[in-house]
Amino acid sequence: MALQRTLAMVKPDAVAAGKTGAIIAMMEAAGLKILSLRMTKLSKAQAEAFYVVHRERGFYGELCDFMSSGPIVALVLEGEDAIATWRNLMGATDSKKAGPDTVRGRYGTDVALNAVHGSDAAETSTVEISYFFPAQSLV
Ligand code: 3AN
Repeated sequence: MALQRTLAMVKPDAVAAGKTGAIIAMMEAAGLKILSLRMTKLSKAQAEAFYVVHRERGFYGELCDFMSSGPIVALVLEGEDAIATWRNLMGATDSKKAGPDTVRGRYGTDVALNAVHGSDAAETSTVEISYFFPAQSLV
């Protein structure tokens, strides 16, 4: 067990559907502490930069169009094993395969419109958090 921080995002589909509050309630119920949060809208270029590791994947263009299609809510979450805790709560990438008690199982549609993002490792969480939040903004 280790105290970790992770970047979470409520994606444009879930913000537009009015599920931000319900998703944040799931985070808090799982014991994740919110250190900071911010609503913003990514430009296409910002989405491309955030997802640059996926640039060779066939879905990159679709992903960046979707992620810049409307407001998102970015959060820094902290807790014991926060990265795995949040990813387990998110559920499988393909919402159709996600468990009924997961965020994607409840609020996702498919593999593209999947409601939420979470960092996948400690190294990526540091980079992803700094993308949205300067160090002094974390409470
Ligand atoms: P996860 O978000 O579960 O870590 P990744 O890292 O494999 O999943 O994919 C990053 C994002 O790319 C996903 N959240 C999803 O929005 C999108 N994505 C993944 N696979 C596909 C796909 N086959 N078609 C469209 N979008 C996809």
